[in-house]
Amino acid sequence: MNGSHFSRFLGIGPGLLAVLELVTAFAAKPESVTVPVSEDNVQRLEIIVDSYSFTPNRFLVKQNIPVELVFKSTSWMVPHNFVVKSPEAGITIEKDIGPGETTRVRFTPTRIGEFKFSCTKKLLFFPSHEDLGMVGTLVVGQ
Ligand SMILES: [Cu+2]
Repeated sequence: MNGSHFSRFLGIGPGLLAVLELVTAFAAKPESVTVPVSEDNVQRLEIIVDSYSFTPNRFLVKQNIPVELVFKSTSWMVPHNFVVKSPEAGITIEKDIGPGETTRVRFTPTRIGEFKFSCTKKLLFFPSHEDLGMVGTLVVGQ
């Protein structure tokens, strides 16, 4: 009697893992965008923030021209953020993005290269948002 209770309890584990893997598979859809320079000399890009993705998750900007990222959250409940820690390239960002919120950041990349961005949110015992697909690449060129 105790044994069957125990195995029923164990049965929950693999099922939950399968659901999480499914979420990860759907989130992994790379999309690359070249950001145009506007008339006011700003490279402006809108990024859709959802649970658990950034769209686009790879974008190209030019060095030494200001970049403005406009984040539009389509998440209903889950708070996210946008984090880049590349001070050597003039890019240090840690911006919270609340559910349903539109928020923006500005920076000017000073070095050519590829820089990682991600959402660093994580709930105890759950995979991090980055592991669920909230990760991407900022490409700085000439
Ligand atoms: Cu997140």
